[in-house]
Amino acid sequence: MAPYPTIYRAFADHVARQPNKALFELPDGRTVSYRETAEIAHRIAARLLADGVAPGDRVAMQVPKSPEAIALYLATLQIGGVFLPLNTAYTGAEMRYFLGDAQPRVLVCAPDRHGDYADVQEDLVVETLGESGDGTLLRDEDRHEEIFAADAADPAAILYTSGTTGRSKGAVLTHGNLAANCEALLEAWQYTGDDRLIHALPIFHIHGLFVAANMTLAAGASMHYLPKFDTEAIVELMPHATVLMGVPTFYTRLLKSPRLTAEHCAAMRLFVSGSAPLLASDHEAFAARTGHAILERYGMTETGMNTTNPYEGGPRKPGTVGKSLPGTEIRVVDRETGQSLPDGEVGIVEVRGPNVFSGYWQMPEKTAAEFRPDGFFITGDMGRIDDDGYLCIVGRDKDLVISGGYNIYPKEIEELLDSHPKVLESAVIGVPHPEFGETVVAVVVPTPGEQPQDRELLDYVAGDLARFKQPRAVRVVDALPRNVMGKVQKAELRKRYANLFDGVDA
Ligand code: MLC
Ligand code: AMP
Repeated sequence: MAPYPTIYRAFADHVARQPNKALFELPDGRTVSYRETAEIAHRIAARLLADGVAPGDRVAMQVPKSPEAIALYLATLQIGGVFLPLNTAYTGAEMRYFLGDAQPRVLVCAPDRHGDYADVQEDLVVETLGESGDGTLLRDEDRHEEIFAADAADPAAILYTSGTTGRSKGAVLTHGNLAANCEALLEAWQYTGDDRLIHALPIFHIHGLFVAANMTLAAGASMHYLPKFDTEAIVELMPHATVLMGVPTFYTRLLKSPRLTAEHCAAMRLFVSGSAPLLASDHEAFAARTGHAILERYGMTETGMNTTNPYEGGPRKPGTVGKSLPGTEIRVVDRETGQSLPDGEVGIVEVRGPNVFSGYWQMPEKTAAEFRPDGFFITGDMGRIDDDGYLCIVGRDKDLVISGGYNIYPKEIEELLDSHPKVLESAVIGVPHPEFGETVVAVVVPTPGEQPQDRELLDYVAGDLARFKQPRAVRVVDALPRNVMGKVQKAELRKRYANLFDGVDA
């Protein structure tokens, strides 16, 4: 029987067919071909095997974006390991949780962070990889070319996601999840080997890794590979590219460049937005400036991509996320009964299909709680189906803040604030922000007799929380609004502070 066609095998086919084609085009003019990427991956594969990685073992990565980091992802898939990418902004405290929970065999970190992790866990091999491929990971010349025969159901990656309760949960995605979702997206967006993607997203989340990079690897396309978002660098690349994928903040920022015009974008065929709601006004402004209707799609870590506005054959409607991808089913149900609601009514969005993850890492009860008996996954997003059958995401049932496409879990920040001696209790909310969509505000009730200063609370959380999670404003209040059940009314707080960032320069 032919082996399951994984993302790695699709990449390997392109290595065989078009070895000299550029996979990465870098800002300094260098290119890295398909063959060169495979060679780096084979060296990393040999090193990981020497470190003792067996099929099913986790390989964690917290490194700056580089072609070698993608080769590390490929090498992990090649040998049957489970890839665990982690945000470079995570502090030591955050990392200790992920490492303790996922128990990886190897952690690959930036050379300057080696000291932070060298003794963190027994049996953890710590390798280093710098921005230019330096470090211990690529020290040896040994190569390993054999491909582990992964099945669709074998785990390929774990990505941590915020949950409604408790700490972050590791979503286990299988080779089948990645391959099926990638295939559906290639078809939906007509993405081919002729495409040249502007890749400016981080590669530790599904948007940058499983949408942008996987599609490029599987189609045999090329990517202009930027270390991070940079308005002018992206505008500069547009005449040499065909597709851009980004979070809404990308588009808010791009609209500020006077160079963004229809003539300048003439070579581009597609702009995609996702990970957070795109403002209808940005969609319209972008169309007016460039002639391109941004294609908005909807997904999440546990499910990959679920819905998309049409590439062709229908309008791309601002404020909607389109229809389900081929092979994926979407329904909107009543939260309590789980019954499907008529079109037009707002309920919880549920998803079923080959894109939906296999479960949370070592959390069978939490996994079971988020699936219906008929296999639909409860997303925690609230939506409705409009008259044209398009899904509109209207809010979130889960307590989550999305800032610039990064998910922030209020509970984690509240627990930290509550541990401060001058804090009796706290509520962390997301409020509208002109650039990041939402931003974090901490509402704090002091311990009787205390008057905590904003600065001391912010300094207190700074050591343990990645910068993007740190509150951008603190409000000290006498009491939190509660309902009759005693539950903090976050909606009331969100209303109260809704205008806090009005007029902040986006
Ligand atoms: C950076 N900062 C942020 C932030 N990003 N703060 C809040 N929210 C964010 N998203 C901080 C920096 O630490 C810095 O802090 C200050 O804000 C300004 O930094 P910057 O240099 O302007 O930020 P930049 O590096 O340009 O980053 C902004 C961004 C980036 C929007 C380009 O956050 C980004 O690439 N986001 C994409 C996230 C993503 O890939 N999400 C997909 C998740 S998958 P200071 O104060 O120290 O200066 C998913 C599923 C799906 O959701 O459907 O796709
Ligand atoms: P994550 O857990 O990081 O995968 O984030 C997934 C969440 O991002 C989803 O559950 C949605 O709440 C949100 N999201 C993703 N895409 C969109 C979109 N196009 N519009 C609105 N929300 C979105």
